[in-house]
Parts: sequence; structure tokens; C-alpha cells
Amino acid sequence: MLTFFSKNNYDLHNMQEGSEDFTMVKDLGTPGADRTNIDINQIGFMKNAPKTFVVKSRGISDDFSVYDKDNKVVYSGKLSAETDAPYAGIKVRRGDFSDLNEEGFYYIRVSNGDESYPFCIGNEEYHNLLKDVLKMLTRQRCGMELDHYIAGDVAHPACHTSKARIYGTDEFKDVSGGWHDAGDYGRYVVAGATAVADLLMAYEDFESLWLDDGVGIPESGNDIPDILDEAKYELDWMLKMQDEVSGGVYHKVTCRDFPGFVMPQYETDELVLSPISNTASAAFAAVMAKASIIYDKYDKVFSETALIAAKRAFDYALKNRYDGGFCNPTDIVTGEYGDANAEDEIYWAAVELYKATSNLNYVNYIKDLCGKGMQGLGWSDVGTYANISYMSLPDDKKDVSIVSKIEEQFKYAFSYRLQYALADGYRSVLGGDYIWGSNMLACNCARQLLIADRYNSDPNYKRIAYEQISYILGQNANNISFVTGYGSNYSSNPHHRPYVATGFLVPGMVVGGPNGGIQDECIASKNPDALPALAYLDDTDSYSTNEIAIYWNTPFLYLLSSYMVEYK
Ligand code: G3I
Ligand code: 9MR
Ligand code: ZN
Repeated sequence: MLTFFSKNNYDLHNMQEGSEDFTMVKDLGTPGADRTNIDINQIGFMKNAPKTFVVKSRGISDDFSVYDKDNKVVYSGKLSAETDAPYAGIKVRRGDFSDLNEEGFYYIRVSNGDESYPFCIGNEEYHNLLKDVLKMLTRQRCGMELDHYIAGDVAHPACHTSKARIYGTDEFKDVSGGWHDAGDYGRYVVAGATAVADLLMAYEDFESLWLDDGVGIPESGNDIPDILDEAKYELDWMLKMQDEVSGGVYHKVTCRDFPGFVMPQYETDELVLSPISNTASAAFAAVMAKASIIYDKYDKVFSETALIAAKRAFDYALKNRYDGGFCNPTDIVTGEYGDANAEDEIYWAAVELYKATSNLNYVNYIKDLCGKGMQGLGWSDVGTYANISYMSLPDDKKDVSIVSKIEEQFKYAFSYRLQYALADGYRSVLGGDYIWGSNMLACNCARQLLIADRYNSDPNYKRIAYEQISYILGQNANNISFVTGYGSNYSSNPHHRPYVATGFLVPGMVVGGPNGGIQDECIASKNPDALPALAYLDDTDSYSTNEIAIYWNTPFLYLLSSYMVEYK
């Protein structure tokens, strides 16, 4: 019996599989049908959005049908000719049923009897998903008690509250708060900065979704949009990461090594503040300056504090501009987030500070750096944040020469991603770039295609951008939804210490995804020769393919928000 799983997770402790309130909406499809040959977005599609799927089945006729919950055919179409999925080493065919926009539960069937997982046409499941994708961050909060209502069985008392040793000294500093980075409990400034920036951008660009003050986080109902409350939880921690004397920002706070698979309150080794870095300082400056603008109307004191902190951190980063980047001290082995080049972070900070202050001194740095082709929306490459932010300035604050350089990049720089997608049956923008965190890259390339869409008349930019959502949710060669708890066959064994410790799977977490680099012992022993698009293991030990991370959720949150507003 095939079932569409709908997990409305508002009341999270009720939604674990097998529990009484776990809802099974409809029995759909033919018992025994093979569902691994049809790769489809397992959540489904917004009513008015394009709708596609991919078929691996061989020796079938061109016909496919869409069935409704009563097993009646509601749509018939023809599959495309065979096309390459080069990074999975197979040929596939594609189906398109975008014209079907009647709400309901459906499945696809091809001529040999293979069927897809059931999916939904409609908007509601996307709203559930979007909330969980945000609340993943709430459930990663450090330094406060998380109750059962918020966190289900990964509820825990306040963790990591002791002061941290400043590396190489006998001084200790309070740096409690913030989000646990990922499957580990480290807190890293460059990672947090991009995650916060994504939330702030989602708020700015999709207000109709994000004025919501009732998502169900601890601050819901306080008259401040929940997405801003959530971002501020991280920003408040980041402020503590700044050194009062120099204005520089400590790169990270972690223990010296990763803990075992324990809940966070049991990671009790000494916390250490790793040395200050220029990338952390500049990324901090950028996001604090950005925050100073956005929070001005909700919290004046915070806004002013953030701006002062941003200026000081920027000055520090400038003074230490060419320091070579952060490297782990020899006795610290937690995430390094090493990045020898701070020019893009400095560029981003200069733009945000100019936007916040109108001080023309910052324009000199912008002029110098804007034409250098710096792009990216990830923890190490942040140039696109700078470009987007500059373009959002009012016309009288913009310089035409800077604008034309940025426009040039927006128009042309991402089209190779479009070409990659069109050459791949799954329409993945990754090309061969199945790196650690490839799901983040897919979402971030999609965001860049959405920018390019504004400067190009080719409708493929937008279409391919949103098709990455389908890639993440099941239209991939692994036939899996990379978002925990969403879909019929989703990643259910993430490298996430609270999950391993309790067995409770937090819904709405985006896992890293295929990584052709084969960078952990688990995949190296179980599938060392995997082709890049298939180099994924739903195994808690495969941290290089199946970990979760705050800054993998936030690009997905941004992209989902865009899709939901576009097709609402
Ligand atoms: O940039 C190169 C690229 O040029 C090359 O083609 C490609 C081939 O594999 O590698 C790219 O570098 C990779 C780099 O990420 C940038 O994507 C490295 O191989 C890869 O090892 C590195 O992985 C990082 C990983 O930490 C290991 O340092 C991930 O980006 C980063 O997201 C991840 O972050 C960890 C934290 O350290 C600790 N907390 C969990 C978090 C998520 O796994
Ligand atoms: O659990 C750690 C994860 O959060 C990191 O991303 C990853 C890479 O730095 O390391 C994981 O920890 C592993 C360590 O690197 C090697 N020994 C096994 C650890 C747990 O699987
Ligand atoms: Zn903690």
C-alpha cells in the first residue's frame, strides 16, 4: 500500500513516524509497483508551477499518465527522448505535466507499470515545509533550554553555558548562545554570518511570507516577524564573539575536538575561542551592518549596537587584510572554515556599511573590488551578497560605473550553470561540482539564476532555478528527498548528534548531498567508486554527504520562499 505522508509538524512531538497522530492521507498507487525508476519531487508542486519528473525505466513506450487518488487517469503525456545524466552515468527521459493544476494527490505511471511516489499539487505542504526549514534553526539553538513543544525528543536544558577560554591565554569570555553549526555543536562566525544573511534577505525580498509572527518559535507573538527573531538569536551571539579591545571577531567557539554522539548538554569539555580572523571580522561587519538597517524599526538599541560593532570589525579586517586567513591551531581539530582570501568579505562589508551609513569612504573599497568577478553565497565566497546589496541601493546612492560592472556579472556570469542544467537530464545546475554541501551549491546557483533572469529574456533561467527545488526534494538520481521528514523516501539517518543520541529526527533539515570527493571513511569503505551524482549515503557516519548544517537550510529557505511567492 502506498501512502502519502503528510507531516504537519507544528505540534512536533506528535509527528514521529509510528506515533498515533502521524497522518497518512491517502492510499495511492499499485501495491508492488517499482517506484525507484521515477524520480520526482516527492512533496509535489505549487498549483501554478511547472511540473516535471525523470524516468530511468528502459524499454518503455513514450506514454505516461498521471493518476489521481481514486486511481483515475487525469492527464496523459509523452516522455522526452533519452537524454544524458552524465554524472550518474545513465540515460533518462523526462516528463512534463505542467498543465495539470487541479489540487490533489497524484502519482505517475509509465508503460511498464513503474509508478512514482505520490505527490501533491497544492500549496499547503509547502507552507509546512517552509516553517520546518526555518524552525530547524530554532532546534539548533545553543545556550538556552529547548522544550518538548519546540524540539520534540531533542529537547534539552541550556547547553554550552560555561565561559570559553581565549586560545593561548588564561582568560575566559562569555560567548553563550547562537546556533549549533551542524551535526556537531561548534559555533563558527563565517558560517553563521551567511546563514543570517540568507534569512535577512528572505525577509526583505518575500515580506508577504515572512511578516509571520506565528511560526511557533519561542518569540512568536512578540510583534516582531519570527524570521527576524530567529536571526537575532544568532546575531546576539555574534556580538559576544567580538573582542572589545581590537574590534576583531573570534573565528569560532568549539571544544578542541568533536564530541561523541551525545546530546549537547553532555559536551562538557573546555570551550575554546579560536583566534580572531579577518574573514570572521569582515563577514561579521557585513551582516551586522545589514542587521542595523533591518532591525531599526523593531529595536533601535540593537540596531545602533550592531552598527557600531560592524564599523569596528571592518576596521580590524582592513588592518589585517592580508593575514593569510584562519588556520586551526595545532591542538584544535574542529571545522576550520579556512579561507585565505578575505577580499570578498571586505567588499561585502563595505557595501553593507555604505548602505547603513552613506559614508563615502566605503565607496573607495567598493570601486576597487566590485569589478573583480567575486561571486558566491556560501561561507567562503560571498561576492554575490555584496552585488545584490549594492544594487538594492536607491539610484541616487549608486555609482554608474559600479552598477554597470555588477550588471555585467549578473547578466553573463551564471549562464554556464544554465548550460550545465540543460545538458543534464535531471536539470541539475551542479555540472561536475558535487562537492561537500552540494545541495547548498545547487540552491545558491538557483538564486544566481533568478538574478540573471532579470537581465535575460530566456525563460529557462527561472524554470531551471526552481527545478533545483525538485532536485532537492526527489528529482535526483538517488531517488531521495534530501530534506528530513519530507517526502515518501527522505534522508532519515543524518549525521546529526541529537538524532543519533535520541533517535528523534528533526524535520526540515537539508543534508549535504552527493559529494564526489569521497571525503569520509564511511562512503570510502561502502561506495568508493560512486559516480559524483550518486556519491551519497543515507548513513549517520557519512558526514561528508549526510550531515546537516544551518547554512545548507538557509539557501533552501530563500529559494523556497521565492518559489512560493512566484506561484502563490
Ligand atoms: O573548493 C574546492 C574545489 O575547488 C574542488 O574542486 C572541490 C573538490 O572536492 O573541493 C573544494 O573544496 C572543498 C571545500 O569544502 C569547498 O567546497 C573541500 O574539498 C571540502 O573538504 C570542504 O568541505 C568543507 C568541510 O567542512 C570540511 O572542511 C565544507 O565546505 C564545509 O561545509 C564543512 O563544514 C563543516 C564544519 O567544518 C564543521 N561542522 C559541520 C560542517 C558541515 O559538514
Ligand atoms: O562530526 C564531525 C562533523 O560535524 C564534521 O563535519 C566532520 C568533518 O570535520 O567531522 C566529524 O567528526 C568526525 C571526525 O572528523 C573524524 N572522526 C569521526 C568523527 C565523527 O564521525
Ligand atoms: Zn550548545
